[in-house]
Amino acid sequence: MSASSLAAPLTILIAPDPRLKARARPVRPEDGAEVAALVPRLFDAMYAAPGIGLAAPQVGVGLRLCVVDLQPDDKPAPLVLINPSVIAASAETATREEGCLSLPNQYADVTRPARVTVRFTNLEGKTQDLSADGLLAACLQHEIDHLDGILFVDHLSALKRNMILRRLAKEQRQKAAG
Ligand code: K1U
Ligand code: ZN
Repeated sequence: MSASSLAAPLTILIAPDPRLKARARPVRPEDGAEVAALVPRLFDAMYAAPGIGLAAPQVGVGLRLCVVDLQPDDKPAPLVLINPSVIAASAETATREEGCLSLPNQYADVTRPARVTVRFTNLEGKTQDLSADGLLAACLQHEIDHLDGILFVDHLSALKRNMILRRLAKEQRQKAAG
C-alpha cells in the first residue's frame, strides 16, 4: 500500500472559492517534506477526476507547485513542476478548448501563446527547461495561471465569463439539492 493511499483523498475546490483567486507563494527548501507528501496525492486526485493537470491551489494549498500528465498513447508521463515560470512565449497564438477541474463541466475556447518554454525545479531539486506546443503548452500555461489565482475564464470577455460562472453556480446548486 502506498503512502498516498493511506491519506484522505484531496478535495478539488470549485469556483468561486476565494482560495482559487489567491497568488501562491514559492516553494522553499524547508517545504520539502510537505511537497514530497503532497505530490502523490495531487496525482491521485488528478487521475481520479480525471484531468491532465492539477495545481496545488486547487486543493487549498498555496504553494507554487503543479502536476501534469497528458498520458500520450495512454502511457503515464507524469511531470512535477515546482516554482514553474514561463521564460519564453511565442508571438503566435493558438486557440483551443479548455476545461478546469475547479469549473466542472464548463468549457470555452481560450487563446494563449502557441509555444512556451517553462523553467521549473523538479522533485530532485534540479532546474529544468521544458519547451512545449499544442495541448501541453496550453496545459502548462493553465496550471501556472492557477498559481497566480487566474482561471481560464479570466481570459474570456466579461460576458462569457459571467455566463459560465452563473451556469456553474446553477449546476452546483442543483447538485447540492440532489
Ligand atoms: O487545472 C485543471 O483544472 C486541469 C485541467 C487542465 C487543462 C485542460 C485542458 C486545457 C488546458 C488545461 C483539466 O484536466 S480539465 C479535464 C481535461 O481536460 C481532460 C480530462 C480527461 C481526459 C482528457 C482531458
Ligand atoms: Zn484549472
